[in-house]
Amino acid sequence: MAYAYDENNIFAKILRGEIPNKTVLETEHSLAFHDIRPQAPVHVLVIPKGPYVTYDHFALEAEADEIVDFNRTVGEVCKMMDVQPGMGGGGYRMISNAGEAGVQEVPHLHIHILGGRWMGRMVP
Ligand code: D5M
Repeated sequence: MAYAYDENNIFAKILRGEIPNKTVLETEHSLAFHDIRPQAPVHVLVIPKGPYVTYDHFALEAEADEIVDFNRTVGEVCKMMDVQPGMGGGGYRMISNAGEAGVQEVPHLHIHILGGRWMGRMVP
């Protein structure tokens, strides 16, 4: 079964320049921008420019240079946002929601980078 990508999702519109975003970093294959509903002092979304729905879709079907670029962009954003633990930052949480059970609102792969506060334990 093939992954179905919806060209009308909001992040596709951001990538086409149809709606604005607060860009943190743009590279050849990736875009990082501030989340519109921040849940922490640092809340940045990193997306690949290619039409991938979820992380598994991207990991299985993207070209190697897209995967390297995306992962480097995540690292660069952590550096720019000053959240790297052991490098002066207090740490961060990375999340990527996928599909219905993962409560994914926007069907274009995005990784949330959250930091700047104590994130709490994920398991009670
Ligand atoms: O969450 C999707 C995330 O995307 C959610 O935190 C809000 C954010 N969002 C939605 N629209 C925008 C725009 N236009 N700019 C920036 N951020 C946005 P998830 O549940 O992981 O799919």
